[in-house]
Order: sequence, then structure tokens, then C-alpha cells
Amino acid sequence: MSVAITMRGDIGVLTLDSPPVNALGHALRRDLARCLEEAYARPELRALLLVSARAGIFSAGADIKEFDHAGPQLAPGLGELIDRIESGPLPVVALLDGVTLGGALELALGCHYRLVSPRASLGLPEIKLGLLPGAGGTQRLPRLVGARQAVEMVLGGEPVTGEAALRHKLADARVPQVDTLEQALAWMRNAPGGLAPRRVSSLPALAPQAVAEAAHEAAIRPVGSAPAREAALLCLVAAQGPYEAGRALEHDWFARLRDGPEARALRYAFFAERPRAPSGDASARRIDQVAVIGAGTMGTGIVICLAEAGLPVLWHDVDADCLAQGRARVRQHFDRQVSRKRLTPGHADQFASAVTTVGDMADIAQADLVIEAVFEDMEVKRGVFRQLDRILKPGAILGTNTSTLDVNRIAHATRRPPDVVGLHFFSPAPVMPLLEIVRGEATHADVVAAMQGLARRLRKIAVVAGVCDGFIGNRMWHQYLRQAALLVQEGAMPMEVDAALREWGFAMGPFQVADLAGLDVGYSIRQRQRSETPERPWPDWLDRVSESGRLGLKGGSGIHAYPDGGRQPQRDAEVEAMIAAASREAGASPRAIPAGEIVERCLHALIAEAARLLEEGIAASAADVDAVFLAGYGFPRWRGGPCYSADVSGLPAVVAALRRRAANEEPQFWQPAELLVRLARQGARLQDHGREAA
Ligand code: HSC
Repeated sequence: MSVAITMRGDIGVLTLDSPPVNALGHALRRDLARCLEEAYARPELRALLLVSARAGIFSAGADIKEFDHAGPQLAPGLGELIDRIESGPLPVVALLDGVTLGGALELALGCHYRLVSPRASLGLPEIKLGLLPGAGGTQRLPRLVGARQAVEMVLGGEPVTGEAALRHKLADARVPQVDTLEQALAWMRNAPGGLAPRRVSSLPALAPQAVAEAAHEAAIRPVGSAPAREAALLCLVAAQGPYEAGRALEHDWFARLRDGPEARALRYAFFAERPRAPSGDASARRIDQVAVIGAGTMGTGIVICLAEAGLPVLWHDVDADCLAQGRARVRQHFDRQVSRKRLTPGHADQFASAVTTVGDMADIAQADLVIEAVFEDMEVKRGVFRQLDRILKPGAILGTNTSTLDVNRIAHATRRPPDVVGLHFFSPAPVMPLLEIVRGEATHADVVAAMQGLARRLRKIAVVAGVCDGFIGNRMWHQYLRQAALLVQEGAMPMEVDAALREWGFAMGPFQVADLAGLDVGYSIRQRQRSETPERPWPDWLDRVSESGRLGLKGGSGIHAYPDGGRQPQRDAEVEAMIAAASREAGASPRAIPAGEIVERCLHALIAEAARLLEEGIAASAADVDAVFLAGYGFPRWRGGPCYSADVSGLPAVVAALRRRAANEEPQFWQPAELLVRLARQGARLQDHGREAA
């Protein structure tokens, strides 16, 4: 039974208990309906209290896994159940002691009173899944909190704290964190004016124009999908009219969106980004003390991530001035968070004081984990690892923050390769949600598991990758950028390539990203690749841009121009002249290239490389590949990821297109991986590959 009923005098307590997150799937709905009817049949009961047995979470809302099947339609439906609670004979109070999302908040809105604890977090994230609240949320919420707050919560998808919920009248009272159940019962017994059933759906509709005005005032970053945003706004507008009509509209839209391609892709993306079960024992390597070596941009960013996660950090750099500057940057970061109201001054002090700088590397000897973030150079890194090997206690984990280097070679600079692991943080580390955990040939499974645990503490999406040039993300990214650069050599302008891919949905065009990352970084990687993988040639024009001294955005000019210190890319006539000259020398005859061709070729490069990564076992599953591109490279979430988009196009069509390309150019690169050919022949999907292991 996922719902239990217990009697506390004249109050019936209904406890939701369905691991892990009390998702409101069919079994829970059925049990809740049964318990409700049982309670309604007991004449001694005066009121009901709805609580969760799970620490820190009331419920994560509807069971997303059901959306691809008939689950949500199985009676009782969530909307039906909520209506029964609202119109039922007893007042129902919801105790929201933790995360309350989506359908769970809608359930709470159907209750007659809502209590929040200090750790309550209330939200309607459906929009992020390409949906809208489908169980009355778009109609009840605005009636309770007004148009502005409803627009922000429904279209923004971000949760509010318990305190904010009280301010907006979404919650009626707070209960302290200790003995929440007893506190809630006491509140019910002493409720001012008794506990009359108050029905949110009976509150007055919004004023005409209220939603348009609120939407105009609220500056909300677009999330989810365009169809969901449009439909959500329409349903909120309907809250200006009769409740029943609004509810019918919401019901219709929910079903349409749920079965649409964007919501399907967004659901896939949600599960692709969930943590994978570790294959080792994370508890075998306890991490209480961390050390970071290197106080450059990456080292500083990693120190911030660790401190924010409450981990004490010892920080060393051979250059004392650099270390002092790093420390000042960490403090500035936390102060900025305070001024943006994202952090309290108390927390900022606490995080900053978790960082201790050390002048002597020997002082980190007792660290459980060391993350090296020095210059991206094999010999420099091997030197640091030799030193660490001498200093560190047995059992310590040695992590290297590298984006492309061979983790096995770094590991073999020590006498303990099983303890060495790659940790590829993305820049800026405090902002980017992705962490690639690179498993060397000797890395112990417990070490990988401990790093998966660390990623959870840092609130990062962790993907485990094998060793190769660029791991999962950069290896694919290099082939994508290389095709984009070849398209320029053939006649497309960098601005056109960027615009085509942005139009398709990427957050940024590839050349914008290259400028943002710094052209010097890309240049040195390309020089190595030119000798190591000559069969995958880079066009010359990209090197010429770097050799002209352009560093990218940080230097004010790169592949694009950034006049007056701006961040908006502009055409650069000098770069265009360099491209024209290099293309002439390469014997290319410039042609107009349609946007569709640009997008298809760049995407095919991603898919071709992704399939090879899966075939070689560098990536364990297509979902891992997609998670990397979604979380690290701005791939449009509503398209699911490179592998998912290949499935949408149909693998036989993708294989045929790759073969056509292979017949005309770069056969070694374009020849589809055997895995892709096999899956296409079997009528299978790439997204299912490795799913059992994930
Ligand atoms: C919704 O509610 C629609 C409604 O408006 C109404 C529908 C009405 C329909 C009418 C039809 C006519 N479902 O993330 P974690 C799993 S849409 C199923 O690692 P954390 C997750 O996969 C829903 N499973 O934990 C994982 O499983 P595993 C709106 C869910 O502590 C495990 O739980 N709600 C699930 O880091 C642990 O998850 C949302 O969008 C769900 N809803 O974070 C909330 N939620 O162990 C989505 C989680 O097998 N969830 N799982 O790998 C979250 O944001 C996060 O999971 C939490 C927990 C913050 C809840």
C-alpha cells in the first residue's frame, strides 16, 4: 500500500509512501482514493491531514514514466481525485514538508489548507517537460495567488520556498522543522475560526487582461517548448473566465502536449540526466577533505563548487600571487551571489571560510580527494601527479581536471593508477551542470562510484566516459566544429553557420562557442590532432584566425568581431578575407550553402561520432551521450540529444545519408559505425542501446 491511514483522535492522517519520490502513479492514486473513501465513511473524523512518509519530499508530482503509456488515464485520474478532495465532506490539510512539484502541488491546491515547513519547495515544473499543469493547476493557482505569481510559476517552472509561498498566500501557515506532523495536528486543532472547507476553484476568476499584463511585466527565460509556453498562457488566460471551461481547456492541452514530439523528447532528456547506478561501492572511499591544485580559472571554479557543497577545501598553487588572486576571486564570487540575493551573507562567509590556501603541497597529505587543475599539458600534469603520489595518504583519490589528455598516461606517472580518475569540469565550473568522470583503464570501480557521489553533492549531472581524445563531449564537439569549419571553407560564412544552428535550436552557434572557449585553447588541440589524426583534416582558415592573434571573446575579437567590449558577435571583414584566401589555396570553389544542409551535416557529424563512442564502449549508453550534449553543449532539450534526434529521423535514413557522404568525401569519417548499421537493420533505436546498463 502506498498510502496509509491512521487515526489521531478526530483527525485522519493519510500518509503517502511510494519510493523514491511519491510519484502520483496509478497505484498511489488508487490507494489514496480508497483511503479517502474509507475516511469519509468514518463519522468520528472531523478533518484529514495529508502527509508524506519520505524525508524532504512531499511528492514529485505525476509519474512521468506513465506518460508514454495509458497510466495517467487509468482511474482514478489525478484531476478526478483532486476534485473529490476539494468537494469532499471533510476539510483536508496538506503538510508540505519538502519538495512538492507538479501534480503534487495541484493536489495540495485541491486541499483546503496548506502548511509549509522551512524546507518546503513548491513548484509547477511541467513547462520544463514541454507540458502544462494538467490537474487544475492553471486554474486554481491564479485564483489563489494572482496572475503575476501564477504566470511566473507556470511559465518559469522554478519552485518557490515555503516563505515565498506564505507571502503569496499559496500556503496558509508554517510549521517548524521539528515534529512537523505533531505541529500540523496542533495547528489543525487550534485553527483560527475552525477548519471550514475552502475551495480554491470557487475563488473569483482573474480580472480581464490580468494575464496579458502579468506576462508583459514578468521577465521569464523561455524554457521547455514553444507549444507548451503558448498553451500555458492560453490556459492562464482562461482563468479570467469560468473555472469549468478553463479546466476543460487545460485538460485538452495537456493531452495534446503530452503526446507531441517536444514533450516526448523532454521526458527522454529528463531521464537521460538522472544519476546512473554506480558499479562500485561509493562508501569505500569517504570524502571529507578535498584539495585542489592550481588557481587558474578552472581551479578557482572547482574550489567554488566544492565550497558551495559544504566541503572543506585545501588549495595550493606553486605561484603564491596566483593563489592569493584566486582566493580574492572566490570571495568576490560569493559577494556577488549575496548582492544578487542568491546567497545570505552568513552562507557566503561560511562557504568562503571553507577554503584554506596552503603554500606547501605537503600540507594536503591528508586529503581524501585531490583535484589537479593545472595547465593543460601532459608533462606538467604528470609532474604534479608524481609529486602527489609521494605526498598523499594511501586510499586518497587523485583526480585530474583535463578536457582532452590521456588519463592513463597521467595515472602511470604514479604508483597507484587505480586511484586516478579524470574529472572534466566544464567552464565556468560553478555554472555548467555537467561533469564527465573519466574512467582510466586501471581506475577502481569504487573510485568512479565515489566520484558519482561527489557529483551528486555538487548537484552536477555526471556521465562516466572511457579514455580517448576529448572523452565523450569534446570528441563529438571537435567533429561538429570541424564540419562547421569545412562548410565555411566551402562557401558558408561563420555567421550563417551559427545562425542556421541557432535557428535549429542550439543555444549558440559553434563559432560563438569556439570564441567563448578561447581560440588559443582550440588551436593547440588542433595542432596535436593534425599529427595524431591526419585523416580528419581541419581547414586552414581556422588556424589563420588564431595565428592573427585573435583570442576569441576574451580578447575582443575571434572568428567573429565583438566591438566595444560587447558579447554580440558581428561579421569581421578581415576574418572573411582570411577565409577567402585560405579557401582559394585549398582549391575550394565557394558555393551558397542552404541552412538545412549546414544543420544536417553538423548533426550527422555528431551522430556518426556518437555511434563510434558507443561501439568503442567509451560511452555506456546513448542516454549518456545525449546527457553530455544537453548539459554541456547547449543542444536543444526539446530535440532530446544527438542520439535521440537520430532515432527521430529514423536510423535507416541516417545510415543511408552517412553512406552517401562517405561516397563523396572523407570515407573514413563518414562511414557509419557497424553498431549504427546493425541497429538500423534490426529496426532498433539508438536510445535503447546500453539502457539496461544505465
Ligand atoms: C506532472 O506532475 C503533471 C501534472 O501537472 C498533472 C498530470 C495530470 C495528468 C492528467 C492526464 C489526463 N515521475 O532526480 P532524482 C525518479 S509532471 C517518475 O535522482 P533528486 C527519478 O527518475 C511531473 N519518476 O532525485 C529517479 O529514479 P531512479 C512534474 C520520478 O533527489 C528517482 O525518482 N514533476 C519523478 O535529485 C530520484 O530522482 C517534475 O517534473 C516523477 N515525477 O531530485 C519533478 N521524479 O532512482 C521531476 C523523480 O530510478 N523530478 N523521479 O533513477 C525532479 O525534479 C527530481 O527528481 C526531484 C528529486 C527534485 C523530485
